[in-house]
Amino acid sequence: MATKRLALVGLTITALAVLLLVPGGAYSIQGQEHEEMAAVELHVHMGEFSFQVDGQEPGMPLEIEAGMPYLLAFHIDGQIVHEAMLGKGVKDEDGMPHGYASNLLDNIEVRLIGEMRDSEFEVETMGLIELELNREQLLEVKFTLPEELAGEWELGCFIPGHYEAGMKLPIIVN
Ligand SMILES: [Cu+2]
Repeated sequence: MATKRLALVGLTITALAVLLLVPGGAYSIQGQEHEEMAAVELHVHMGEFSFQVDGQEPGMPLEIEAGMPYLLAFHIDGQIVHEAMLGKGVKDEDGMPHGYASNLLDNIEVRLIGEMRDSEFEVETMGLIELELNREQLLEVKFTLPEELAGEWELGCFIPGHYEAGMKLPIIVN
């Protein structure tokens, strides 16, 4: 089913290899769950053309405390495909914004939880650059940021025209 198809673009090679090795896309890491600190859960809504944190005014930054486990749930509220990239230093390609020079989750252990072909999957990867979501999809990303990444970052969608239309949101790592 096309709407169930989960497009993950820009994962590290490791993550892609994991996805390809998993029959039926079902992959879960059991047993580790209860040993972990409960993650701070934030829901981010992606529409045409904005990101909005659940419970916050439009344009209010996404705030993350370093050292705490986070679960960011990305929801597609709109009708078209969007991207989520977390980084800083917008790159320019032929006069168009095209991704970030540095990516917040570049060297971070990340767990991705989503649904594919009607079953849930979970992928653990080192580093994450870009998520791409289609209509009615939900993708959750779990990670803990180290203190050295404290500062101002940004969440952006670089599908042509979207970033320029305002599809970006500040991220503040404390
Ligand atoms: Cu977009």
